[in-house]
Amino acid sequence: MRLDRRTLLASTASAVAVGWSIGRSRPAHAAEFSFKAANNSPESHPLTIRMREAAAATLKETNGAVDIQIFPNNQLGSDTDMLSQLRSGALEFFTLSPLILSTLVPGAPVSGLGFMWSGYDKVWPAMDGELGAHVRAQIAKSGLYAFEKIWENGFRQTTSSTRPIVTPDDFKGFKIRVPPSPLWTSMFKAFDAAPMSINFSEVYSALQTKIAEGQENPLVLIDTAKLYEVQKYLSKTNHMWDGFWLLANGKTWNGLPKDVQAAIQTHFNAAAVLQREDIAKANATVEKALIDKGMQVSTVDTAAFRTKLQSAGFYKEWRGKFGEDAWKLIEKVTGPIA
Ligand code: X2X
Repeated sequence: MRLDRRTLLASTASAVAVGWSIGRSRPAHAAEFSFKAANNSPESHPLTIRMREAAAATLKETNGAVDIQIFPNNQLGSDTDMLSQLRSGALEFFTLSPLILSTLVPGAPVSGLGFMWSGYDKVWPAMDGELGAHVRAQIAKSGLYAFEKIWENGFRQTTSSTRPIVTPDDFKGFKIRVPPSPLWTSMFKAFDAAPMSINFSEVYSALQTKIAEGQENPLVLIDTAKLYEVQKYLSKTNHMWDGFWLLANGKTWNGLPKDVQAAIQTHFNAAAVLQREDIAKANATVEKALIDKGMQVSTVDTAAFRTKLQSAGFYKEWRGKFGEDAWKLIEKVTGPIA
């Protein structure tokens, strides 16, 4: 029944397609494996666009045997909902911030400390290397499978409808929406803000109704989710880097034939790398696009914000929570933090 792996490896793309049609008995036009993959991001966000491409490439390579339907934009519910669907097996694939995953995998958010990254020359080698492997091993223990290549969200910036955030003091009492994750809440408490945990699915309306004054997200997401319609000020706080782990339900994943796993991995990991480049390209023009749409941009002294976190004991608190082994891995990429 199974496609011979040597045949697969030795084949050209079209021969692979033939290989898939031979030896797998299924009715014409019916996929042998039908899965759902979901995310919280808009249709026009590179995350969705590249996931769709990867699904199409997988379908093609497997000659229709592996059909992954993409459900973007919280169509299947909030991140919290989708994470429980993923765990129960109702959903097979889902992209999630390492920080939100911390509700299940406490060590997952080691990549999301405030001001830990000096730039992408550090982010990608670490996330594709030792730090990423460390997190993926913990995710595996929780019954989920994390794909090798993390997808890009970006460096997070702060927006507001009430006032520009320019100095750390401007955060005092600021009603800011943060994603549901202890690290986010603790960070904005350290800034003396008033953080409220709200899933991304509810962010636009929370801002529109002024339940929250502000929020923080990477520029491409602020743009594609049209948050500029309900936010006036944009402060380039650059306070945190965030990505999306592509996760699979562990039981489903481990039960798949190796060649099916390989086809999915190949196309989704390649798409993740292209998606990082999409965001890098978009970052060159998105700030101007947001200004054209009416946002007022402030550049801030990020060192002052970092100092505030330091003096509030933020790094000390998270060093204690992550433990010395994980902290050593972090400082291997960042240099001494605290
Ligand atoms: O919820 C958010 O703000 C988002 C979309 O950036 C995440 O997925 C963490």
